[in-house]
Formats: sequence, structure tokens, C-alpha cells
Amino acid sequence: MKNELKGLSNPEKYHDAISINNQDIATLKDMLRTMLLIRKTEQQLALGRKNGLIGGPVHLGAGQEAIAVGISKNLKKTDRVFGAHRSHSHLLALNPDFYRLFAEVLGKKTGFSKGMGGSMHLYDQPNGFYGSVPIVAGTVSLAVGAAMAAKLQKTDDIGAVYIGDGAVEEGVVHESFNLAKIQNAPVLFVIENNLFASHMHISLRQPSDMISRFAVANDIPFKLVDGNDVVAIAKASKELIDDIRSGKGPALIELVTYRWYGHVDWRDDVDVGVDRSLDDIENWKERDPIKRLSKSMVNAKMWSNKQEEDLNDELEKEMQSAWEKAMNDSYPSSDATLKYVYAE
Ligand SMILES: Cc1ncc(C[n+]2csc(CCOP(=O)(O)OP(=O)(O)O)c2C)c(N)n1
Ligand SMILES: [Mg+2]
Repeated sequence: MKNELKGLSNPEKYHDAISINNQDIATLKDMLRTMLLIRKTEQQLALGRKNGLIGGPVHLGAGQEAIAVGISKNLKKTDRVFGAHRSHSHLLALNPDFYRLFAEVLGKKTGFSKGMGGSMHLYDQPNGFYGSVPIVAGTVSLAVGAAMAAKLQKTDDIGAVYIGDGAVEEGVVHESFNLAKIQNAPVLFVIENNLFASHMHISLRQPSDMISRFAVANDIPFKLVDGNDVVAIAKASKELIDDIRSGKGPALIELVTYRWYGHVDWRDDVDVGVDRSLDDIENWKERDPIKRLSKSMVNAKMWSNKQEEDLNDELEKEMQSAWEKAMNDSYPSSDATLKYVYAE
């Protein structure tokens, strides 16, 4: 990248190994499994889209799995989590049911939104996922409202919302930060700073690559963390979430990462954008959040290459049968449009 970057986006600041000292082995294995499951689910979606089997667009977040997995480690089923257009990982980290995601994206009635939503309208309230929408920044104010409701209901549940580096260019995000602070709303703003909005690099859109400057402006506590280090994310978000639950008001966590696929579908987008080259993609793939965790675990003799191969095989098998099952499921009947789209 040619621009001077002030946040964590300078590749030299990323280290290969991640620190797993004092971490519980079962938790590390679980996070590794979930990240791998999300990666493979999205690879299957990329293939389905490429082969013309999926009707609508899919926005893939491969490379960014550590964020949702690390954050969700500290969330409860009664929390109120919101996503946007690139939210497969946000949902699967709460409920790793890839079969229902496949069914949704294929428009089948067995999907998360009964086949009425597709990739960008996901919903799984029993597991805390209150919804995703394609309107960039469209759920940020909803998360603040849901957090204010949780407070009025005298629970210790929180709101959480995933926000892209591009989404902060929408005014409603700043109104939401301000309102959350002034109302002491229990909400976590999770910034997924992948340096791009559609095809434009952040240096062409904003005077700084550090989104957490908006937390400073609103007197909201924040942490800036390597978005490809799941352990660091789980640890930093735990501290913020504990504070939010104990009544200290909103907090923000900024995670710097990179998406492997282009803006939408399976292509690389090296020919349409500025500053996105195959070299950049390769460099970021070196910082694969899955490989980094697995390597640290192998080094610590908690995990082996054989175990990883077995896990890969197991997930691949499960995924193939889930995909076939979803492909054979039925589409919703036409009266579902009246039943689920309009209030009764
Ligand atoms: C209100 C609105 N404006 C524009 C778009 C078109 N659009 C879809 S995704 C996107 C970029 C979002 O970038 P970012 O928030 O950084 O998320 P990322 O795609 O990088 O995950 C844009 C401009 C939209 N969906 N909604
Ligand atoms: Mg972005």
C-alpha cells in the first residue's frame, strides 16, 4: 500500500504467530473448528454462485473469520446481534448450522429466513442473531435501540453490531454512536476494517485508516486489535463486553483485516479496483487467521496436522450432504409472501 497508514493496516505490524499462552485447549479447538467451518461454507457458496446454482449475490468474508468467532465467544443467546451485507460469519459464529444457510441462499423454505431473504437477509433470533440487511449501516441504529430495550428490560443482555469501514461514512453511524453514549446503551460496535468499501481503498475515502477515531470523538472506550488473531479478539472483546454488561455503556472494537474474495461473489477484483493487487491478496493470505491459530497450536503440541486433516475431511463430508439436502428442499409456496412479508 502506498499511503501512510495510521491504524493497523500496515502489513509489517502483523506477526505470523499468535499468542495462545494460558488459553483453554477446548476453547482454542472450538474456535479453530468454527473458523474452518465458516471458511468451507463460504467456499461452497462461492462455488455454487460460480456454477450458477445460487440466484442472488453472495458477499463472502473469507479471511475475516476470526472476528465473528472471537466476538461471539463472549456473547449469550439472549444478546441482540446485527449484521449487514457480509454476514455469513456473524450468523454461523452464533449458530454453525451451515445447512440452513445453504437452504436460505438457495431460496428454500428450510432456510434461516424461510427462503425469503437470501444471503443478505439472515435471521436467527433464538440464537441471538436479530438480522442482517443489505442497506449499509442500516442496522447500527437498530442495535442501539435493541440495547436500550435490553437496559429498560433490566437484563444484562447487550446489543452488538458489525460495521464496515465503509459503513462509517453513513451519517446514521455517528448519530448512533452519539445516542448510545448519551443513553449509556449497552452496545458493542464491532468495526470490521478490511480497508475496502466495494472497490475503493480506504486511503481514497477517508483522511485516516483508523476508524476508532470516531470512538474518541464520542468518548466511547475502544480497542484496536489485529483482526486476524482470534485469541486477541476474544480477549479484548471480553474485557469490553464485561464492562458493557456491568453498566458502563457502549464500547467499540476495531479489527483490521482483509477479505480474500472481491466485493461480491467469487472473483478476486484485482482488475476493477485501485490498490488491490494479487500481491496484496497473497500477502494477506499469509496472515490467514485459521493457519495462524493452527500453527500456534501445533507448536504448543495441542494440535497436529493429522487432526487438522481429519477435521477438514469431516467438515467436507458434512457439508456435501448438507448442500445436496438443501438443493433437494422445496421452495416456499406463493402464500408465504403474504404470510411472512406483510404483518397480519
Ligand atoms: C446505503 C447503501 N449505500 C450503498 C450501498 C452499496 N454498497 C454495498 S456494500 C458497500 C460497501 C460497504 O463497505 P464496508 O462497510 O467497508 O463493508 P465491506 O463490504 O468491506 O464488508 C456499498 C457501498 C448499499 N448497499 N447501501
Ligand atoms: Mg470494508
